[in-house]
Amino acid sequence: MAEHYIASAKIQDVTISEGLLGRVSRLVKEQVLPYQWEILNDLAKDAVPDHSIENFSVAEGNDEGFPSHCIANFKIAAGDEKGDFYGMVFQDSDLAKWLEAVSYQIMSAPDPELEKTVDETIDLIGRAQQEDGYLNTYFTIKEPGNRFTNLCECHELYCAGHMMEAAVAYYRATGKDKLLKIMCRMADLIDQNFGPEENKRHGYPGHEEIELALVKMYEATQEERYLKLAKYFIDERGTKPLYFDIEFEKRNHASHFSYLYPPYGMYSNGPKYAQYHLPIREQKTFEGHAVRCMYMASGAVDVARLTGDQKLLETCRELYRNMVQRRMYLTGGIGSTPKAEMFTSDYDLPNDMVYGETCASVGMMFFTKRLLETEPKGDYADTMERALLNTCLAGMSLDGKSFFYVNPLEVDPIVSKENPDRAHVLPVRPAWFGCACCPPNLSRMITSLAEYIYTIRDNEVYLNLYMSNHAKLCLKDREIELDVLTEYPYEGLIKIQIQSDGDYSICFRIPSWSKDKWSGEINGREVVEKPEEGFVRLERSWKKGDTILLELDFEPKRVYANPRVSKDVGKVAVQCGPLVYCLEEKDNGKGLQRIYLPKEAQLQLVRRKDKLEGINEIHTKGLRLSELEEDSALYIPDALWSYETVDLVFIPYYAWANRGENEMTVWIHEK
Ligand code: FUB
Ligand code: ZN
Repeated sequence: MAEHYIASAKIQDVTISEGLLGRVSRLVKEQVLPYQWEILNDLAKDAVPDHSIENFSVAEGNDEGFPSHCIANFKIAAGDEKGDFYGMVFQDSDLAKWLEAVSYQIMSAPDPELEKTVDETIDLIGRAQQEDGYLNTYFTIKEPGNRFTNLCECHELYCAGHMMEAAVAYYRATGKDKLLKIMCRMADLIDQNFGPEENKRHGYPGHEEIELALVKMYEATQEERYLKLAKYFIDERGTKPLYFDIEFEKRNHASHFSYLYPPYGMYSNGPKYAQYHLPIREQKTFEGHAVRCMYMASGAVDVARLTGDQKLLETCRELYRNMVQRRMYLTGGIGSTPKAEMFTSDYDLPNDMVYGETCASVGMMFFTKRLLETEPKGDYADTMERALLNTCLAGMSLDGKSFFYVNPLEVDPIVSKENPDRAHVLPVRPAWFGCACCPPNLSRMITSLAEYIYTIRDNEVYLNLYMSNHAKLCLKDREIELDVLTEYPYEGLIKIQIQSDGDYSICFRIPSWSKDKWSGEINGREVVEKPEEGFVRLERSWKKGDTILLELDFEPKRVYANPRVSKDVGKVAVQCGPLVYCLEEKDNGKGLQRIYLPKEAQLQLVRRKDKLEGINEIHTKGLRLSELEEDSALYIPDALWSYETVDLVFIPYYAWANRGENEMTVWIHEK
């Protein structure tokens, strides 16, 4: 579509080294992926999953403490073992995401041992595949006669999509095509069953995912049918008569998730929940389940890019604009209600009732990455970074052993325990989940982070995200190498060392929070170019050894919400660079709701390499409203307030909940 060649960097071409994201990448490789493998094989018996209803586990009667049963399901479907299916109807996707993450890991660092495990697992998947190409352990074991009869709820196309992503990733990592062939057979079967032809089902998935996966299948195999099918699913969604109404009648109202969403399971949540209230091109705002929205939009951008569908692309950009201007938390979280994990209305962003699912912010990264593949706009990268460095990283503990599904901006552990409306807002990360979508989603995103750092347009390199790395990039006319050295996001100094001679452009991002204060030098001479659409473009004849020094604004800043966000009126948050900060009880004592930040208080940045794996703190003087006597009345005629001056310590939001159960807040009163 585009007259330009635009692509994200390849994983094998970028090595992330030092710093926060280097540490997180290592953690995923050394701790998280092995741990997830144990979980998939039910070997991590200490990993007691979280079973709150919002996390779906009750839904499947999943209360026996089994972390997963995922591999066991494949063994049973393959006939290798006897037993029953166990887990979520989409349990297969946990394995698919792990395989995808491991493939990315192998791309960055070959690992024969790991490859052997993957090959054996692929053999198992092959044995679980049915004669006609069908692959889904739930339906194979439990409801073999009911394939494709409850797309609204049962995630068959979603699971297929995840396994297709894994297949493409492993093929790209190793050149081995066994899983790819398995998934081509499944894709072909889906293609035989769905499409505009009379004899096919005119349906689409209840949870988007297969659209973007089919695009990857098309790119890996050059098989046009896969792109056509992705486009069909995008085009068909929301057209009248509604497929899910027809399907619902045909199966006599039988429902999979009726215990969770009575009376008819996900169908009861209505068309907005799964984005079929309107054809996609007529949608102006993201509605319904936040993760579904991000996957839908990611697939739609892919299809628009490859088919030249400008209207579809404009729709996606409009949906993006509405989201970032009205429906996204400061931390890059989305989904304002635990009820069906959904978006609600513009500016409805409660801090303590939030959902902010980790997967939704991972999905936001998928979406913004794809938008960057259509046009280089710093705003997309700003949003990507906001999601990555705040909500996504908060989704995992600093030791990689526990995870958040819900990412609140305000927590009181007592309220979470006692108020059923806050039961989803956990103050401590569980070791695993009955519905374990988030941890493996984080893994696959972190292991593929290289793809998010750079976008290449013809002979221009766009630096979207800053972290220390070495990159070897294929531009239109030449291959180049460069190094980025930085302590970012803890310092604003970024050094880019050019390693290749030649004519090309380096385009570095000036984040929106630094647009009024930044400086750049090339070999000691000031950069005079100004940012356009968030990027400064340096077109030069580069010589090996040239050095660009970029300095961003790293003064801690106060941030205010648009007053339409009723929950944040009169409140302030603190940000430094891309990191949003929060107050925790561990540093500031109980009763965070009584803390005020005076307007004139100076914010001081303090490097703490010794704390929470190395962070910056922000120190300042605040005021704490004194407590009344124990037996004071609940309501009193006069304000008997008195304030004491207190030292306040802010830590980065992503590092919260790593020191046991405690209160936390991002927004505090300003005085
Ligand atoms: O339904 C599959 C995944 O599980 C969704 O994306 C998450 O929100 C969780 O519900
Ligand atoms: Zn999730």
